[in-house]
Amino acid sequence: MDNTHSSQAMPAHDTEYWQALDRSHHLHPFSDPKALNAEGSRVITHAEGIYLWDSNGNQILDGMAGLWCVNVGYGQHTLAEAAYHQLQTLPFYNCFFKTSHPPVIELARRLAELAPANINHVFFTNSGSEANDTVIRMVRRYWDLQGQADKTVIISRHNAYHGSTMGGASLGGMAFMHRQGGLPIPDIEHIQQPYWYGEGASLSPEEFGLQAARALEAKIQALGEHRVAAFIAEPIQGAGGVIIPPESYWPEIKRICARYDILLVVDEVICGFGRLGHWFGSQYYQLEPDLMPFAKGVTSGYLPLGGVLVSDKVAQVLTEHGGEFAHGFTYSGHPAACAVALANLDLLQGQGIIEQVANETGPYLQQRWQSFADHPLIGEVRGVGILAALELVKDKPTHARFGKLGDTGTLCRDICFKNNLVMRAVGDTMIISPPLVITRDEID
Ligand code: PXG
Repeated sequence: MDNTHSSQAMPAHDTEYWQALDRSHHLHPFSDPKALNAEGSRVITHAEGIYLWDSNGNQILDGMAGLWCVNVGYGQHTLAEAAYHQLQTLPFYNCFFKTSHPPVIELARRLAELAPANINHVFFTNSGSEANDTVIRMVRRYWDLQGQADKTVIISRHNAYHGSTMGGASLGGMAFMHRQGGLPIPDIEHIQQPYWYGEGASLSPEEFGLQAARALEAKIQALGEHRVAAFIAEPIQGAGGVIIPPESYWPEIKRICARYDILLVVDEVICGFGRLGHWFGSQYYQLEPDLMPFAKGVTSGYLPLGGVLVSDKVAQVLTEHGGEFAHGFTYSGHPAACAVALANLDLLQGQGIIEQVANETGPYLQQRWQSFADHPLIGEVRGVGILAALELVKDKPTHARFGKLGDTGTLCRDICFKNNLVMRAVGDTMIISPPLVITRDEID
């Protein structure tokens, strides 16, 4: 890789300048400030395609598409132009007091067209966390409007990630997050995750998938159907370690949701907008969710935008019963974010990027990825579309890890960084989720 390029790279002394100011004034998300300050942050100055450049002029392959979001890659001028044009025409107006505007209306229509057939409405937010907070309030209102105010419990899964607000982090199943700030909030329950390699290897994947799904049925029965409002899950867990459920899992979850009167919420924040070779992960798994929170890939991260795609079943209750849904954000449906999302959808559609993931680059990435399977330190190789993971182990037959979980993953991640590849480590699971526009050469 060419480390010397960059017409726009800053002189070396600028790195220290930025790091000193960063240390003095900036508190980073999900970071240990003491450790970060000792090391100094890596300063990213610009990007193009699937590559980033840092303030030392290093060219870095962005194997994480920013934070699982830059689906169309960096440097897409049509997205920048859409924002510029919209900021000049109407930079802001709200959607609260009987008002609307063309970009938000047009985007709602486009998303309804792309979503599964039973989904035709959108509630906009600025992030995936806010989308999931909206889910909590919307499902509880849905049941309340139908005289079932006790149906408040939302069942999620251990090691799920649904965001970092009080609601989002409560829905999530990250124990280390729950330990800070008194989470989860009341009436959120967690069941087993469908992580066969990590937790189920004494069973076949099929058997384990059924067992993990039936934990939902057991939880509904334990709580009482009259208390359970919804089940929420990512199609494939992203931040939890690219956990791909066994084939038996989703059909059994579908059966259970149909048998009991609860809503199915499918969190599309990572799987949505092409990552699995379909517009939504729900289409990959043939699900018909009642609600689909989304964010990230809707704008390819160029501006913040999220929302909840709402099924006819839920929209009808919210609409026909009347009365205000007392929820929303100043920037719900921000005009510039919506205009960028429209340009992003134009690009994904116009350039056939999702078909390419399904038929070309996705299968090619997975084929190349499989070549790691024989490596003595790699216990499992898995992936779908442009999303993939490797399990680092000491002993392949028993899945035994090296020492403390996470130490080997962090070591491997640091070696990747030093070699100008951004990869994520979750425990000892190595993850990639690069831009969807990655080419065969770049995959090689
Ligand atoms: N749902 C899912 C499935 C997510 O992955 C959110 C909700 C929250 O979205 P916002 O926009 O509020 O961040 C996410 C976000 C990581 C990492 O380290 C993953 C996310 C965010 C930050 C870090 O893998 N996912």
